[in-house]
Amino acid sequence: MKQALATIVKPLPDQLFRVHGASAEMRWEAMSGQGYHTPNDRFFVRNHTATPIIDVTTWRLLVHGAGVRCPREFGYDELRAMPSRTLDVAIECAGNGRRFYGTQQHDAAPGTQWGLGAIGVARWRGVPLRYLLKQAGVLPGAVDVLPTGLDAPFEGYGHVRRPLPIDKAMDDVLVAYEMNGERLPPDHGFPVRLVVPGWVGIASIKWLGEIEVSTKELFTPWNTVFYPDVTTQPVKSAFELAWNARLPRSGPHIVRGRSWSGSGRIVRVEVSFDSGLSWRTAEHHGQHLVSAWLPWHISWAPQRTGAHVLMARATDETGTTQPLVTPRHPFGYHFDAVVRHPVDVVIG
Ligand SMILES: Nc1nc2c(c(=O)[nH]1)N[C@H]1C(S)=C(S)[C@@H](COP(=O)(O)O)O[C@H]1N2
Ligand SMILES: [Mo]
Repeated sequence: MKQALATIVKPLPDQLFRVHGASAEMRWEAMSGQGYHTPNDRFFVRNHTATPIIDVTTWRLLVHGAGVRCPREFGYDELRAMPSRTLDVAIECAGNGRRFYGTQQHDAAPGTQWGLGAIGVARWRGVPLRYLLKQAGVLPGAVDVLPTGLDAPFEGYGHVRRPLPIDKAMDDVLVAYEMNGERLPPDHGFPVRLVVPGWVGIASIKWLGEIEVSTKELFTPWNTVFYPDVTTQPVKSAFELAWNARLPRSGPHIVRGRSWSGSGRIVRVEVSFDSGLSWRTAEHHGQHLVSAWLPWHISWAPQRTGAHVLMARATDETGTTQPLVTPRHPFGYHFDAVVRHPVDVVIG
């Protein structure tokens, strides 16, 4: 097992992860045979610097600013004793799939060359942010909410922090302390993180230390220099298969995958086994949740051995279908085109 990226605490075995600098992406074959949620041991990690180890006995979450009447500090046990909510939510990096701008569209975008593994769905439990803001006497004039992480400052930009409009903050955002029934792991934000359903991963600030509520619009490097103009996540799909997976010719196979959208439920998934010449509708059952993903499957009996390209294309309830080409993006965010997934059909 390869370890010790000094920036990530949990083990990063080769069969589960591909490491990119201070971050690590999940290999999609690691979801094969798994249930609805991404187990904590294989959930991707995106760190600007390194996972901090926080002493929960002295840790406090401060809620303050011109937009609240009475600034408040909350301790860990205090938060855990408050009314809680549990939500199944995907967290996905805005740059997930960036590699395909280069490999598929011959127009490489700079930044971490993620495949499709910078996404995971977990069952998060915590306190609704709305509840904490009310406890601090949020004022009608509140405009933005600025959560700040306790990880080390990033280059010259200070602590990781990104404003969230008050309407979203008062809607479905969670201050989460549990992930898939376990205490939040250090790499995923212990003691607490935000979980912002449907929005780009950067909104879900980890290792929360303070939340400022302002009465005017706020700007930080994370909504100006990085991740400007990105809010909800687009429609995407992935196969639960290794890149260049080897499949025996003797089928039929049940090919599985998952599709997701930040804007609503997935209503249709079509799959092509012949580089996009023909498409068949995949089947799905079970949970069909907003802000998470839809698992699906389809049977396939390969007619010949050799290289094949598998493609999956989803449509969400707003009517948006994944395109075959994504327009160029200066930062390589939101690659939502159908990904051409190579597999090798072998004798057997
Ligand atoms: N404090 C802090 N919060 C953060 C980050 C970070 O580096 N520091 N990375 C963000 C980004 S870019 C993403 S995609 C998600 C990743 O969450 P995960 O590491 O739990 O998968 O966390 C977000 N929250
Ligand atoms: Mo991200």
